[in-house]
Amino acid sequence: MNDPDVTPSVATAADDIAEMEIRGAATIADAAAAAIGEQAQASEADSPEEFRAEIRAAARRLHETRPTAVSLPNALRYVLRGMKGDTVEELRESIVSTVVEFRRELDQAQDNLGQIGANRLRDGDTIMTHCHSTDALSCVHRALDDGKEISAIVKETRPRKQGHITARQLRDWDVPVTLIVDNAARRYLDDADHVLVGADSIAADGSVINKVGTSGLAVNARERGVPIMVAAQTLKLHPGTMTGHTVEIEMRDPREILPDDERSKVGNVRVENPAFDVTPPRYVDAIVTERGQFPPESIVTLMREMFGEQQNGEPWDEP
Ligand code: RI2
Repeated sequence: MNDPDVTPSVATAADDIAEMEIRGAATIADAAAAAIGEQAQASEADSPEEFRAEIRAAARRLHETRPTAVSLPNALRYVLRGMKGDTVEELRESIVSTVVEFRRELDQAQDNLGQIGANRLRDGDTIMTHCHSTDALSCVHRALDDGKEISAIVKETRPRKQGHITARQLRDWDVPVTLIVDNAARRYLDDADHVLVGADSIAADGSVINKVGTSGLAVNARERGVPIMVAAQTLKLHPGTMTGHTVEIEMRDPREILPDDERSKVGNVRVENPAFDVTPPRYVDAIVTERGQFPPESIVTLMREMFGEQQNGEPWDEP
């Protein structure tokens, strides 16, 4: 298939998502929606058919960047389903206004989720975090706004050390932070009142797909009796898992783990670099969304309500 050209802003957004210059499920969704809006604004299509083809091509380009972050296809579906009209101008306007609406709802959802998550945190609590999640941090932010004192044990999160982003953000909010290597997590769980993580994707059975290392942390936390709270907007719910599809785990470049200069010292070994892992629902205490908090086993009820039972074709596929 020969795709129409996408605008430079779509190409840049797609590259930035693939390279993780733009990362985090909510941020990826926001950037993808914005890029479709820019494609619509910049389009010089002569006919509605040409315009639709351009938008679909832009969506495909963005969609193929990271397979696990389900917020990305969910965002693209939302925007493309808002594309309506009989002329190029009507189509353009519908996309632009849908993007504005989507991004507003995204912000609102994170705020609402933050309040629900904050209600679980008590004054004086210590959280343990893994990776960097804007949804998880919105719970902390709201708890601080409510006047609670919160401390954090922040896991570094190899290989890309995204825990540093979390540490920096929390310090900006004057939260006392203890940074630890991932391997020290079990030792410090006795000092934690909650494990608080985000999600890239939530499956219909309540499994949580999040940054690799989450599942081991959850098993250790359960053994230590520390509750595990997952902050995830409903944008992270994976509709395909209702009909038996599994979540594809993104495998990233081995050089993120073993750069070329180190490889020469280690020799010829195979390096695997999965970005995510799957935490079974039995290790999760609550999934906090903007629509309330759910035990993981009941998330399917919310998914049925939101998506229905039917799976239609994707709006970016050719008719
Ligand atoms: P928010 C991140 O993945 C982390 O796994 C994090 O928990 C998740 O996205 C959700 O982030 P990556 O993009 O949407 O760093 O809560 O691979 O910001």
